[in-house]
Amino acid sequence: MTFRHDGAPQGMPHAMTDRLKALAALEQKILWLASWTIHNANHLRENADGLKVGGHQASSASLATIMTALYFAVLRPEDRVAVKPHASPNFHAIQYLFGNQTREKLEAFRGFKGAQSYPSRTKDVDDVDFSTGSVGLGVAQTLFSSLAQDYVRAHGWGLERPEGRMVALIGDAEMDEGNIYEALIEGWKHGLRNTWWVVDYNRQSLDAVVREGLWERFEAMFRNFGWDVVILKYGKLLEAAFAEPGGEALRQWIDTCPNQLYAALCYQGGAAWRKRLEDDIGDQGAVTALIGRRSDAELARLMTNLAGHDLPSLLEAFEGIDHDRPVCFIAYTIKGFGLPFQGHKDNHAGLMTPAQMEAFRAAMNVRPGHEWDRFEGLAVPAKTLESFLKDVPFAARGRRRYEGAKLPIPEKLAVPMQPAMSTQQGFGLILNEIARGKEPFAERIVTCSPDVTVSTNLGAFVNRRGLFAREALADTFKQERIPSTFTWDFSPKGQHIELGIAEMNLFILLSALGLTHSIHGERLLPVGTLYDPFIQRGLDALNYACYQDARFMLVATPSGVTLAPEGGAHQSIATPLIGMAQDGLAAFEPAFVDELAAIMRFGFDYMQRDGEGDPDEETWLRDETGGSVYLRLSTRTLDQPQRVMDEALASDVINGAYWLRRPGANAGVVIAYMGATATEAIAAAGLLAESHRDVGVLAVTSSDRLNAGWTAAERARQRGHDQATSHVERLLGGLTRDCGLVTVVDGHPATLAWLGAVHGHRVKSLGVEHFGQTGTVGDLYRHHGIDANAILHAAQAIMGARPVRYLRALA
Ligand SMILES: Cc1ncc(C[n+]2csc(CCOP(=O)(O)OP(=O)(O)O)c2C)c(N)n1
Ligand SMILES: [Mg+2]
Repeated sequence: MTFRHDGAPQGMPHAMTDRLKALAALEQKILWLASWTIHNANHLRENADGLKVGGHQASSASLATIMTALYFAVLRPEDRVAVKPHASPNFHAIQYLFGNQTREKLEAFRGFKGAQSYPSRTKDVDDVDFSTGSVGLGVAQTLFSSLAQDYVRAHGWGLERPEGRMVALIGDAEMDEGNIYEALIEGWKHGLRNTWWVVDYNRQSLDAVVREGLWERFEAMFRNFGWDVVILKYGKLLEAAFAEPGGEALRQWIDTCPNQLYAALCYQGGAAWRKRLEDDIGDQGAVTALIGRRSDAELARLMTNLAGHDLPSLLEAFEGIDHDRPVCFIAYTIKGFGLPFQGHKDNHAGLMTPAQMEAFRAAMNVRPGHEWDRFEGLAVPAKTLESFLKDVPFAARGRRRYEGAKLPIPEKLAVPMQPAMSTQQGFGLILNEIARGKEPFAERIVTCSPDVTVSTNLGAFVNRRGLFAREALADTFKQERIPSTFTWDFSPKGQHIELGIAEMNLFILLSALGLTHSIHGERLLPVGTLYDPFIQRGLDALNYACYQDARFMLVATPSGVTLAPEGGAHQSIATPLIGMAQDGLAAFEPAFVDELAAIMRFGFDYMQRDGEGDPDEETWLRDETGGSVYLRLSTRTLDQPQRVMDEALASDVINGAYWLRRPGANAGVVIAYMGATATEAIAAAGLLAESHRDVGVLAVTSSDRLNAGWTAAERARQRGHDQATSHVERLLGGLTRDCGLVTVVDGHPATLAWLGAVHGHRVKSLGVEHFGQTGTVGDLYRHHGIDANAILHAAQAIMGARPVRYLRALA
């Protein structure tokens, strides 16, 4: 095995321009720095707790040349990149060379507050464009970010800035993720532009070597969807050799060489290449002479000169693109290129031994103690590289994070109240009022939905504000004067993006729209709707959007078993718990429409709060840092309370709960409900009141915020703020020790069960644990034990001795 960088970087033609020389030196430095970062972190970690860093070294080396070409030559500041997760050491090394990353963070790679294992927008300091980690999602994010850019510009915003390219650097095994194909379809529908996907075609995944001929399927598929496809197979050295006498035979041999064998020979090196070529090709004159002219080292260098490791080929390909259509580059690479385990099928978690590292250090001309020196051991003088780096276009504008002006939200959102209505209906009406009005924030709302626009009550908003498309398209039904409730006019000014059914796309689109303030400098207020159970379909993408700190309002309706006859398969049980557990998402489940109006007002403001940095651990509620919002709504019509939503009530609603019926001093039981089960809680309280005085009814509007505040207050007390008290502690503080709690929710009973732990009250938690049965709301509430009678039973059980009147047997 010989190292590639034995003085002169591999692939360097004789007449090399200064630019190429500088780039080759920087490529060598990235390979060194990335390897050293990983090795060094391992070394530290081994001493501390024995944990080894895997998965980075070979993966990073695979992309080192491509990233060099892109970051130091091709990219412009307006371009944005999603870097394959395991190439994060390369990314950090590049930023280190630009002066945007610190040695301390690199030394603490994967450690506490150190550089992240996968590039992170929120946790890394070095200007990550898109986080990656869960493979496939960053890829789709670039596509939707390009659509978001089109949306922003079509509305006349941000035109003073140049249009950027959205670039994804993709592992070839990453291409197995289905969400990439779902995104591809959506991109085609919306006339995708300015998107480059570069597939690191090293033909290796984590466990294995990739199937033969996969690139041909990719090529056909991308072309089908209107993409330009560029296959980057051979580097300039190989191309030159093919032009020599006998070269064609060599090309044929490589073209038919199975991936496994090619990888194995890359690992074994020059002598193995020679033996295999001679065995396979035999004595054929010209080609034999071609091989014979080269030393083992030269032969290894030649045979591994794939285009993905050849700067001139890469620059030619990238710089040759002169259109804005999407492009997929399939770049042949070698996993672990330039490292001792290059090509080995087990190399994903491969690490260099100390002896290998020493040999590598020597090959790189790096003196002990100078490992972090930026230009140590390079053939190009430091001053030349320093000035080259200063002129790199990508780094010309420094950090590329924008703010996006905040939009004032009116004190109150209007809602035409009706005596009885559902929260889903209320949502549609509130948005309709916003669409009718002239408040500036309304211009920035963009709605989207995966084929459930009408059935989630977005129809009125879309009628007024239109659908978005870069090119206008009138509604044929309207033109033909066919009566229809909905107008589907598409135009560049439209404010609704209609998606196909794939929910992953909804969440990644929300992730892209919810970051335009930071990425494109123009703030949007995205509102996405879907059926509540399908949150689980796109949950990883939702988590991803939150992790990137994208800001959006997710409206999920209908929900629970309350959607009753709609279909058992569509019932959701776990979503209230997801709402509580999902970081970066404030979850609400109001029962009444005036609550919903207060929550949506808060939500549009909360989405715009500055979330940079860690949340305030004093409040834990991200009320200063902000975040995204999840509204779990229902189609069930409820009698609406006649009341004034004053400031105090609105603030309780937002903090998570208020007394719908305040308990008396000697209350034996309190019923705490959330969402559509309000009717049952109120009915049960009425029946109980005939035999028991002082019964209280606690309306919970957000188990998420209520719980988070409680946890935060406890944490604050432990840190010495002994007066810290949370909303729920105040609400339940007046109850006697003997008072019991009955909680009820159309979702998993654990959602509210914790209320008993706040002050040590006994608790009976009602909710839903099984799904699938259809029926009326009455049937299902009885079946699952969340009806008024079940609440009475729970109250009876919790109060012990005192019998409850009106009690019937449980069905
Ligand atoms: C959704 C998801 N599943 C699994 C993983 C674990 N994982 C990380 S990288 C990887 C495969 C790496 O292969 P490839 O994409 O070809 O990248 P390479 O390392 O070859 O450059 C896997 C399975 C992950 N990060 N995300
Ligand atoms: Mg791979």
